[in-house]
Amino acid sequence: MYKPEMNGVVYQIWPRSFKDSNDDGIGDLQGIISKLDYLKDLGITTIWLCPVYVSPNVDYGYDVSDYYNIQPEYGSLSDMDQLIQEAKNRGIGILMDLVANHTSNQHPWFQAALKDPQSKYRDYYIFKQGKNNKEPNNWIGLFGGSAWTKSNQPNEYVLTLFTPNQVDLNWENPEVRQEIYKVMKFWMNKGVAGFRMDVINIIAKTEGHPDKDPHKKGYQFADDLIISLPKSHEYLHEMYAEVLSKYPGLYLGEGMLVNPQSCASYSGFDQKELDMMFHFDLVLIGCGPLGKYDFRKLYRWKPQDFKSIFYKWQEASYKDRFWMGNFLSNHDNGRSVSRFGDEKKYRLPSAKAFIMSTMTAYGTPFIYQGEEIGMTNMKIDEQDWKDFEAISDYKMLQSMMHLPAFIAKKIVQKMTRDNARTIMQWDDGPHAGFSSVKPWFVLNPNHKTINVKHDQQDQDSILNFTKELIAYHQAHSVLQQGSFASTMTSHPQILAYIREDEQEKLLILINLDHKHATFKADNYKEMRTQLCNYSTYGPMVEKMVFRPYEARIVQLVGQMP
Ligand code: TEU
Ligand code: CA
Repeated sequence: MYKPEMNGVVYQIWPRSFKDSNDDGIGDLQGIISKLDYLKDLGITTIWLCPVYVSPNVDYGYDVSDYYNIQPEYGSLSDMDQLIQEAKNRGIGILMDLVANHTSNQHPWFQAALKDPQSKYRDYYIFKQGKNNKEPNNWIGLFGGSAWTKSNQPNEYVLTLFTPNQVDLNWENPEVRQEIYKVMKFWMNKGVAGFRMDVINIIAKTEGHPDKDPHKKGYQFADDLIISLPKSHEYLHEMYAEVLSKYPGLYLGEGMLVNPQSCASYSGFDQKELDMMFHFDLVLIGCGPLGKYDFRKLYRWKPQDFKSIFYKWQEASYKDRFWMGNFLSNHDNGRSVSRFGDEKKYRLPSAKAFIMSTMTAYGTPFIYQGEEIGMTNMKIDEQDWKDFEAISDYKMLQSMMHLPAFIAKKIVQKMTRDNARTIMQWDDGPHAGFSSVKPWFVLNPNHKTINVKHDQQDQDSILNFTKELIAYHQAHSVLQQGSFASTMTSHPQILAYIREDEQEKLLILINLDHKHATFKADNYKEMRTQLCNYSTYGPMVEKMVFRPYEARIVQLVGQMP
C-alpha cells in the first residue's frame, strides 16, 4: 500500500564503523546522535540502523542474543530512546533491523533448548537427527560448509543456514511468531519508524527438510526448498494483521534471490505484506548463480548488463505495482564507486552518476554510509579480515574450488563485506575524525583526501552533489511516484529512462562507462538540464557526446510538431 514515507530517502548506518563518541574505538549510538545534524543537512528522511541488539558479534549483530537490550559497546536503552527522539526532532525516522530468521546460539531460548531436551524452546529451532552418521540433509550453509551444526545430543543437529552460531528459528511454531511480534511491538512502542527485515523471504523451510538434488555429490544450495515459499507469505500476512496494520511505519524486506514475481507478492501495493523489498541482482552483477564468491563469470560485466537488470526491475515494479528499495551498496557488498564506477581516474563523476541512478529510479532510494563521499574499497590484509563470510569462503575457494591461495585472496579482497565496513571517513585526521583512539577496524589511507570535511568545503564534491540530488528528489514528486519508462534501450553505454507525471517529464541520461558516448536525442521542443555531474556542461542538443560517466537529469518540454 502506498505510504508517504516511501517518498523519503533512507541512509543506512552500520553503527560499529560510523562514529565513536566515547573513545573506545568502536562506533556507538551517541556517535550517531552527534551526526544527526550532518544527516539532516544531507536531506535524508529515514535512517536504517543495522542491528544494535545484544550480540556476541560473530556476525556483527546479525546474531542476536537479546532483542530487548542494546549491545553495551553501542550504548544503552536510554541512548536508543535519545537517538529515536533526537532523530524525530529533525524529522528523521529510525528503522531498526529485524533479525528474525535466526537468533544467536547464545540466546536464552537456545540455551534453554540445549539444557533441557523437554524444554518448549526446542521447538523454537530446527533440531533434527543426523542421517547415516552425517548431517540430516545435504544443504549447504550460506556462508559455506554444511547448513547444520551438531547439537549437544548424540547424532543430533540444528539448522544454521548462516554461521554455525546463528540458529534458524522455527517459524512453523506459532509461539516463535508471537515472540517476534512482541519484539516488533516493543520497538514500535518506543517510537521507531519501522523495520528492515533480514532475509525475510527464507523464514519458511520445506516440510521435512528434504535433500536438494540428492543425486548430486556434496552440499547443495537449498534454493527452492527455502526461497520465497508460500508459507513465508502466510507468516507475513499474519505479521501484517498482528503488527504492521496496527503500527503505522515503514516495513522493508531483504529478499535473497528474489525475482519480480516473488517481490510482487511481498511488496505489491495490495498484498498486505511489506512496503518494499530489496533485490541483489545489481550488486551481484558479474557473479555466478551461487552469489558473490561464485567467480565463474570472472566478475566481468558490461554497461548493457547493468541496463538490462535495471530496466527489468524498474519496468516490472512500475507495471506490476510493487515497491522496491533501490541501492548500489550496503554493509554486505562492496562500495558502489569501486563495484560499478572508477575509483581512480573518474571517481568523482562515476560516484555521482551511480548515486543519480539510485536517486532517480522508481522506488525508495538508499544511501549507504560513506557512499555520499565516494568512499572506496580497500585492499585489506588477511590478518585484518573480520568478515565471517569472507574468511569462510576464502577456505572454501581453496578446498572446494581448488583455487591457489593467492587467487582466492584476490577474490576475497574484491568481494569481502569488510570493504563496506572500513571506518567512516569524517576528516583527514589520524583516525579520520571517527575516534580519538585507534579504531576497532582498518581505516582506508585515502581518508586523507576522501572525507566529509573535504567534501563540505568543495562545491563540486560528491557530498554536495548527493545533497543536490536528494533535494531534487524531495522537491519533484515525479521522482517519487512518477511513471517509469525505459528509452534508448539498445544504446551500449547510456542508461536512459523517463519519469513522468502530470507536472513534468524528466529524461535521465547516465553514461555507465569510462569511455565517451554519443547519442542522438529524440525530437523534443526543448531539453533543459536540471542537474549534471560535471561542473561545466553545455546545453542539451540533438546530437551529443557524453563524457566518461556523464550523467544528467533533463526536463523535457513539449514534443516537436
Ligand atoms: O544478508 C544475507 C544476504 O542475503 C546477503 O548476504 C546477500 O546474499 C548479499 O548481500 C548478496 O551480495 C543478511 C544480512 O544483511 C547479513 O549482514 C547477515 O550476515 C545475514 O543476513 C545473516 O543474518
Ligand atoms: Ca564507542
